[in-house]
Formats: sequence, structure tokens, C-alpha cells
Amino acid sequence: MKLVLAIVQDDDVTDVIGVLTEEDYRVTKLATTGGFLKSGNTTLLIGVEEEMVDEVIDIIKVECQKRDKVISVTAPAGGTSSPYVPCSMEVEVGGATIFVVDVDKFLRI
Ligand code: 2BA
Repeated sequence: MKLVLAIVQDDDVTDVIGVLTEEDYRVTKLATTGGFLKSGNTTLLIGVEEEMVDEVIDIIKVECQKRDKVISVTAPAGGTSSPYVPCSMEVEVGGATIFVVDVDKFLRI
């Protein structure tokens, strides 16, 4: 058995969980926070047999979109009265970040 850990954007969660549960996959949703943007995202835990991993990844690929996010940062001003100036920076947040790990034991008791 494998555990698929998928970090997805909050905007895609309803759709991706909807399709996964329609297809009879069991999903656990965790509210998480990205270390770089420090904004909320969602981590999905999906336990599946090895042969189903690719199908799960395909569903996530279809339902999760890449988006550009603009973040505010401060940069050294270089010579003005304030040492730092606010500026914005654009980053592309991926459709999903996926880890697939082996499960040693799976129990539902
Ligand atoms: P965040 O850490 O908030 O990162 C959001 C996006 O910011 C990233 O999108 C990437 O485009 C950019 N980014 C992250 N670190 C950066 C850096 N040091 N310099 C420049 N840009 C940077 P994604 O790569 O699609 O990642 C989306 C979210 O997936 C991340 O949110 C994080 O929560 C998670 N993630 C990505 N890679 C991971 C990893 N290796 N381990 C654990 N979590 C990861």
C-alpha cells in the first residue's frame, strides 16, 4: 500500500476531493501552511493500493491548477531615507506537490 501526500491550493480542494470520493478513494484533508508564502494550503492524505497511485495522480493533475501569486516583500533601498522599500514579487504556485510513500502497515480498527 502507498500513501499519497498531495499539497494543493485551497481553491482546488472542493473539486479534487469531490472527484476522488466519487471514484471511491478515501481522503483525509489537513489544513496546512506553506513555508514560503506563509498562507494556507491543503494537504490531502490518500491511502491506496500501489496500482491505483497513477490514477490518483491523474485526478489531482486534472483538478489542480497552477496560479501566479503576488507577494509583498521588502528590499534594501540603497541610499534613500528608509533602509527598506516595499515591493511585490510574483511566484507560480504549482497545481500540486505530491509525495508517494510506502505504508508499512494499514489498520482500520
Ligand atoms: P510555499 O512554501 O508557500 O511556496 C509557494 C510557492 O512559492 C512555491 O510553489 C514556489 O513557486 C515558491 N517558492 C517556494 N520556496 C521558494 C523559494 N525559496 N524561493 C523562491 N520561490 C519559492 P510550489 O513549489 O508549487 O509549492 C507549493 C507548496 O507546496 C509550498 O507552499 C509548500 O507548502 C509545499 N511544498 C513544495 N515543495 C515542498 C517540499 N519539497 N517539501 C514540503 N512541502 C513542499
